[in-house]
Amino acid sequence: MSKCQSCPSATSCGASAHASVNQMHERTKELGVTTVFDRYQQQQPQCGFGMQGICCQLCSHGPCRITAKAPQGICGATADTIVARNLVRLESHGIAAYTHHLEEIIKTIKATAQGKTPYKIGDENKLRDIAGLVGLDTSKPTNQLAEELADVMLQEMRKGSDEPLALVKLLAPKTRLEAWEKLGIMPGGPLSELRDAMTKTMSNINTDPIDLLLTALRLSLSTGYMGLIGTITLQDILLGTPSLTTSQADLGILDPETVNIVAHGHVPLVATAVIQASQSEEMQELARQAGARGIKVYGSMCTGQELMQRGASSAQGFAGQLGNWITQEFMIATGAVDLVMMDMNCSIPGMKAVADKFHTKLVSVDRILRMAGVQDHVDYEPEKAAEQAKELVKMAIEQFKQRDASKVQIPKGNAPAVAGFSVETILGALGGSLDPLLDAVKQGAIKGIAAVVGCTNNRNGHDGQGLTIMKELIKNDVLVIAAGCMSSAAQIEYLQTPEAAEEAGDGLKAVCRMLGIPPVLNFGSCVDIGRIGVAVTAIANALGVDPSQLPVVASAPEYLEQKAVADGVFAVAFGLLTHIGPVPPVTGSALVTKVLTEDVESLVGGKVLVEEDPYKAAEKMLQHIEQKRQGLGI
Ligand code: XCC
Repeated sequence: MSKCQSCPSATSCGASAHASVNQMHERTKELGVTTVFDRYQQQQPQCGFGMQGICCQLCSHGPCRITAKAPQGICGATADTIVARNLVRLESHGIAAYTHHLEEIIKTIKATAQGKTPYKIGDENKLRDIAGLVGLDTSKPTNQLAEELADVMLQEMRKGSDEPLALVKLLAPKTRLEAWEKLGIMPGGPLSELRDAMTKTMSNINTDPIDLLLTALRLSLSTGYMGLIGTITLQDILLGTPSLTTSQADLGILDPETVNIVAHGHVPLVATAVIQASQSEEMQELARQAGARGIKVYGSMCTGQELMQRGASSAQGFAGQLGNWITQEFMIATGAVDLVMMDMNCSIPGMKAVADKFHTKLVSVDRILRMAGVQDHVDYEPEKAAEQAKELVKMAIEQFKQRDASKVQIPKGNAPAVAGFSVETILGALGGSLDPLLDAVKQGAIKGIAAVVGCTNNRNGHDGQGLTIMKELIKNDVLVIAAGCMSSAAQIEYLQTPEAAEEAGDGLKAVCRMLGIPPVLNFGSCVDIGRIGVAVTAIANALGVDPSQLPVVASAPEYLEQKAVADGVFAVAFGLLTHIGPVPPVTGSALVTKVLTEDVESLVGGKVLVEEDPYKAAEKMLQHIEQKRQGLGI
């Protein structure tokens, strides 16, 4: 392979940890289009002020940049204020996006309960459990109860910031509530918290870095209990709770002979309707007439994980997961994708230039998403979902007719994957009680649990950091739970197969073999970080301790965007040591850096660990797990 322009130090194109993506990178270079890898190089060197979070662009006196010569902005704001304020603003974007996702699910549950959508209530037990918890009369018929729960969640979302969120009080461990109440960070509704945070971070309203950091914690709790746990709970009620399933991942799963539709984004509603529609005899016949051997729907990023987790199978037309955020341009470069349905976030504008080299059509399926040059929009409406799904499948069939077979190049790469893990699945696998898992932890066969989650980032090479950390942890008998783009990373490298237990330490290997599970469990999309919160709560409750006492750590080794900022702060507030890479833009303030990496631990039990070397990061997480084991006397 020739020397790669994007990574001058490498002898081959090693920008990605995945061979399939590197092969497609060569293809994009032949095609003369740039990708994330190339544009990353073009952006070097990047702005040091931005990297450290010490650039303020809020008012027209700015931009102000903090230096030794100019230690304050024109208004007098210090580096501490600017860094803390920028952090809260990043997080606010995250909570805003999560709230959009949640609202789409609430609207869909309501319309479904009224019989107006192609969906059916997928988990009636969970509906009754949660409805009972929030005080609804569970003797009511399913649809009526679902509608009432949707109304309650909508009210919760819109609650004032002075009205504590019901889900926090009902679901959080008691010890956590005490810590949060003491700090005065019990949150209200996410929309009000967002309003407050954005108001506070206007120029010259809240310039106290400590109060801003408390705001960051508070925002993260509203995000965690509504945007994460609320969303996954309602999604389970609507689409079903994940159960064990098998699937496959990587670019090599693309079938050159079928109509290929990619579900790309985070909200799995349109994709679920499209899978249903694609199976109808009418659509199958249209595909045959177009010369295709069928219709396949593929997952990409978090929407794909949602589909896979809920057991969408090949028999139902779901063909598996193509990859994560960095894979998006490369999946199109295969020339075998007919239609990409882009929902909510993480569709990058770079996709359009690659799509223009082929017949591939990009369509936005969410009213908030628009991309320069993309003319087709089928904005999701619950009541119209069935027709919209048919329209999308027909669009894909039309595109298939224009596919140029001579331009199709599908790389090798087709990894089997076991998916569908959740608290319920784990309980099922363990015979209804967490005890066998807890015993394995107590006896040291499993040293601890690490949630390796969140995005992928090219700053240190696509998926390389995450994969190294996962491998180091399992080698040292730490069970890994993956979610978000890190799930795809693990799937493609065979870590979500029971056979991957061979790469684990002896203790974890034995447990995995006994249960027939992989050492890296797929918990799903980034919103499923909420599911990890539920799991850690269940473990803490079972042991009668606070989450901060558990041998549990979190890592977002390749964090990228604003939702991940909110997730990371939530993990800290939840009491976990939270490894974050690359270095977040806070180092321009010694105060903020110290609070996040040290002081906050005495307040909420968790703290941020910043370490860019994946081996050292794993080592530090292992030390933390060992410390917590000692604390528990195990
Ligand atoms: Fe986007 Fe979820 Fe991040 Fe991946 S993980 S880069 S948000 S797709 Ni959430």
